[in-house]
Amino acid sequence: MAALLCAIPPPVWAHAFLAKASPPVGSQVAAAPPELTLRFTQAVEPLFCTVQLLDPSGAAVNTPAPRAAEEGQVLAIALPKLRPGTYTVVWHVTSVDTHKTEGQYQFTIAP
Ligand SMILES: [Cu+2]
Repeated sequence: MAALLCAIPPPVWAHAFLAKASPPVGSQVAAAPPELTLRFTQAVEPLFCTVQLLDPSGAAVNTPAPRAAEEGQVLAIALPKLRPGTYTVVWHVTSVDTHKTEGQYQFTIAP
């Protein structure tokens, strides 16, 4: 019945949410990663995206601006050599449909 189908709300993944990250969300990795990559459920506008990395003491790590890949669905950030510890990634993105989303997660580099 068509009328009923139209009443179904659009799926939540109509906005750019984090689909996958490297290093993975909540993971412990053995070695410092050379790069941080964030894959979103929708293409994002790199000019209106910020990805901040906080070190184990909570201080911001100096990183270059994120590079877009795979038609804007992936943001990649080259990392300086990171010391062991737990890092927090804070992301704010604007998807191609102009909706803003944000989130944060942590990963740990093993000592
Ligand atoms: Cu949206």
